[in-house]
Amino acid sequence: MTLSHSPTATGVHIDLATGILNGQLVSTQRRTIGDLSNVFADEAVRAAMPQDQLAYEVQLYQPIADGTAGGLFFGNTTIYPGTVGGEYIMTKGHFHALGDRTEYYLGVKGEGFLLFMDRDRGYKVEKMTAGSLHFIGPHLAHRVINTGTTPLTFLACWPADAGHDYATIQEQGFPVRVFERNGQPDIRTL
Ligand code: S6P
Ligand code: ZN
Repeated sequence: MTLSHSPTATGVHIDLATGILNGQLVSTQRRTIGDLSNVFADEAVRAAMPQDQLAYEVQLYQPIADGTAGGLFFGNTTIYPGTVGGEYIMTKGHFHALGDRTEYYLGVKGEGFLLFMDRDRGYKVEKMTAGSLHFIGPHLAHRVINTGTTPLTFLACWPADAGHDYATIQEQGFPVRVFERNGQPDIRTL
């Protein structure tokens, strides 16, 4: 590594009001309604919606190679408000591929729920708001649900070797779903 002896600007910047990341090593992933097959209870309603409608976006800062033991990644996620068949828009959710890898989430804007599930399908829900800090422990699947009427943005920091196991969620889902009922979130066990 070439060490600079005088202070330099960092290669990345976060707007603390919006959670938006800027920098050369920042990339963006977009998930549309079309990318979310079999995520919501009412698959027919999802399939009939505009498939290019943006559901959520992720900005990733990866200053070290994917898979590096001891490395850390940083990113944000913005989930747009809305429902699919009455069910709030949410992330796909995942376990980490290396299941014991942990993560922090930090709420920046908007409101929602962070849903956790363990390997025995036990679950808990934490409220996510601006400034709420969430520790995602080992072997816990995690999904975020936008229960508000504005975009929900949170920051995340996780190990570069964590990886993602989406298949388990695709096959088995989470034990609860969150629907909008009279403008309020209604958590329904399956
Ligand atoms: C990565 C971290 C987040 C999610 C993002 C989208 O470990 O938990 O960056 O990737 O919130 O969620 P999902 O479930 O579609 O990856
Ligand atoms: Zn994760």
